[in-house]
Amino acid sequence: MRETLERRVRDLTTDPGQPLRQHAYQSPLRDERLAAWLGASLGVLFSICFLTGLYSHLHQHPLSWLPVPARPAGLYRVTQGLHVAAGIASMPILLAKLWVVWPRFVSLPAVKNAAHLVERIGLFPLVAGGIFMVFSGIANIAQWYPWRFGFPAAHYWVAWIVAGALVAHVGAKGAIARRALARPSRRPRLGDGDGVLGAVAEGAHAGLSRRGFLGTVFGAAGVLTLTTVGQTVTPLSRAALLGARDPGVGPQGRPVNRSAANAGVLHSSTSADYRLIVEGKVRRPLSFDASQLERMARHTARLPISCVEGWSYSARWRGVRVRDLLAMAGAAPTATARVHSLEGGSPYSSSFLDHAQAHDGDTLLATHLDGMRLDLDHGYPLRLIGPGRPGVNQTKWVTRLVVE
Ligand SMILES: Nc1nc2c(c(=O)[nH]1)N[C@H]1C(S)=C(S)[C@@H](COP(=O)(O)O)O[C@H]1N2
Ligand SMILES: [Mo]
Repeated sequence: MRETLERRVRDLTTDPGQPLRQHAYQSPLRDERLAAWLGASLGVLFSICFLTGLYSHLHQHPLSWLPVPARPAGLYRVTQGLHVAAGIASMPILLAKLWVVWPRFVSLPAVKNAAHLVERIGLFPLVAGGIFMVFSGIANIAQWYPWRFGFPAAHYWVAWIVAGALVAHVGAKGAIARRALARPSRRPRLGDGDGVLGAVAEGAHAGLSRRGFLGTVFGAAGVLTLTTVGQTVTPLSRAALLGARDPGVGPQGRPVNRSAANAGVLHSSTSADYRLIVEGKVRRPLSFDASQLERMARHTARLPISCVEGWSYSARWRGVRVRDLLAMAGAAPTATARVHSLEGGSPYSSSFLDHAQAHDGDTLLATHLDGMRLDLDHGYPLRLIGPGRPGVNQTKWVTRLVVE
């Protein structure tokens, strides 16, 4: 029994007709140098994604001891643009890297020794996690949710797993990769060596060269970036053929993720009973109706909306300063606040203003967008807009400002 098994394994690895045979995967493109180039590029892209992702997480789950800056006003637009661009660009590079190293995953013996076993176990979170991060991020951009878990939480926690696995992987392979990159590239010549190497060298001549392969992969990443990044980099907007969103299309020429109808606020936002209430830790609770707010809306600011999904637009907003409302209500100078929407039961139905945000002169409860009364879908009668905040925190259909 045992003997037959061993024979089978031997046949699988040596019989030229079998897919697992040692040299079935001997493409000259599957070498250390190429794997190192692709790995290093992925390392850079994943690091950008991880750091900008943490920054975005911090905005959405604020820590009292680590406030995020309100300025520069466009900072989140840049970090989130980078996050999505790096994630999209990593897709072809990840595929290429997996293709190049694939023979290692299926090579036999499956486990050579304890160190090899540990390395192989560590590969699972890296490979499966990396694929999950890129796939779930891109699905989120397309607002396609073919799963049952909450996207932000899963994307966040798997990011830590991948980051840990990546550090371990760099520890295990960094030296090999550095050596492979430092070696001058050796172009296989025809008839170079003999046996398998010779065959490989001849094969290299017939097929795609390593440089050609890398050029194709990086070219694909470049094309994907160029055809999507225009969603947030305005001068490139005409090239954004693959962008999920056109930042110039929608009510008032601006895109909308969640409409008033989707949010269930069609009635409450247009009702004569609508009020903005300022309450919480205040000396004088305040209440305003829509026309009072419109008359009070004197301050204008040019600020971007930067969606986590990678699209953004900059617009001119007019509204009432939050800090003026805080002063009118007699809030403490140290006050922070939470802004609540008419929309209930959504993670985006309220958002937090830390001290810097609440007191920034451009943090507005806006009534106007580009000189026009806000469209219902943009948050009529009142929406929050503040500098340096993610789009998800720019709460629409605001009805309560609770001072904390
Ligand atoms: N109440 C509420 N406000 C919200 C949302 C929401 O779903 N509900 N979506 C947010 C998201 S994800 C973004 S990107 C911005 C988009 O603003 P816009 O639709 O006016 O372009 O609104 C934010 N404000
Ligand atoms: Mo968003």
